[in-house]
Amino acid sequence: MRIVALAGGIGGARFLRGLRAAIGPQDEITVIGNTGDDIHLYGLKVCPDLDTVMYTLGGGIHEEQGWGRTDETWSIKAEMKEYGVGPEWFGLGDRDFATHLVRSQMLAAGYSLSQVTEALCVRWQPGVRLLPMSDDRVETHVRITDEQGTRAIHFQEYWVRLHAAVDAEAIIPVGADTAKPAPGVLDAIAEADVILFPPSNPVVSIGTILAVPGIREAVAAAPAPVVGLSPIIGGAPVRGMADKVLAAVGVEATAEAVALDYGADLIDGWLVDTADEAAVAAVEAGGIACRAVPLLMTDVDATAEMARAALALAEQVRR
Ligand code: FO1
Repeated sequence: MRIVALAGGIGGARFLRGLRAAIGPQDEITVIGNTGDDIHLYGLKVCPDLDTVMYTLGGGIHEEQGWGRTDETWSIKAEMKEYGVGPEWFGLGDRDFATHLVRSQMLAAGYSLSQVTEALCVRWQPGVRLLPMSDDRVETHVRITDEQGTRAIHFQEYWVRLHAAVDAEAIIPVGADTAKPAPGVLDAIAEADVILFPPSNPVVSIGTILAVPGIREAVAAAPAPVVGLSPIIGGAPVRGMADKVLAAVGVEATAEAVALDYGADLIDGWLVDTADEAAVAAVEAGGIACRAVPLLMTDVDATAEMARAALALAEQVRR
C-alpha cells in the first residue's frame, strides 16, 4: 500500500514513527514535509520540520524536546555569542550545525532542496521517502502588533522567541503563491492508496503545505481516501500553540472546527480523541466520516494504534 502523509514537525514526526511501526513490508510511506518553518541563520538554511522528521525516524532526535539532536553540545553557539552574533533565542547545537552546513554547501553547489534532503536521508535511513513540499523558498511570517508597532516577524521568532505570547493577526506563507510542488509530490498524491494528515499544526504545517499551488487541488482530486487526525484534544492543542495560529485564521481550537475547516472536499475521514466523542456528530454532519479513538501519542505502540485506526477509517470511506 502506498501511503502519503503531509507532515509538519514534532507531532507529525511522532505520528510517522507510529505509522511506520503499524505497516507491513509491502507498504511504503512518502512524507511531504513542510518547509515554511525554514529559517536562514549564519548564512545557513535550517529546515526544522524536515530535520525533525529525519532525526525522529532516523533515531537522532532529542526525544524530550522533539527537535534538534540528542547528546548535543553548544560550543559554536557560545562562540558566536562571543562575537556578538545572534540570534541567541534559536538553539542550534553543534551536531545540528553539521546538517545545516551540509545542506547549505549542497544548495550552494546547485543541488535542489529535494536532492539535499535525499542525500541527508542516506545517513539517517528514516524508512520513509521524505520530500519537501517545494524546492522553492517559502517562509512563514506572522503579523503582530506590540510596543514596536505592527509588523511581520519570522514564524520562528514568533514561536521560539515570543512563545506566541502576542496574538497572531495573520499568518503569511511568504513565497507560497509562486512556489511549485517539489518533484514527485503531485505524483505521490495521485498514486497514493491512502493520504493522511497527521496531528500536525493545521495552519502553519499542513496549511502551509496545502498553500503551495497545486497541492490542495491534488489532494482534493486524489482517488485515495484522505484521513486526518485531530491535533486538538479537549479544546486545546496537545503540544505547541496551535490555538494561537488557529485564532489568526478564525478557526476555533476544537477537534470539529479543524476538521470542518479542512472541509469535506479535502478530507473524507477524521479521528478525534475519545475526550471529543461529542464532536463526532458535528463532523459527520459536515460530510466527513468521524471516529473517536485515543489520540495521545504516549509511546510508539499507542501511536501505531492511532495509525491503524486512521488506515481502517480510510478503508471504510474509500470511494
Ligand atoms: N524550538 C524551540 O522552542 N526552541 C529552540 O531553540 C529551537 C531550536 C531549533 C533548532 C533547530 C530545529 O530544527 C528546530 C528548533 N526548534 C526550536 C523547534 C522549531 O521551532 C519547531 O520544531 C518547528 O519550527 C515547529 O514545528
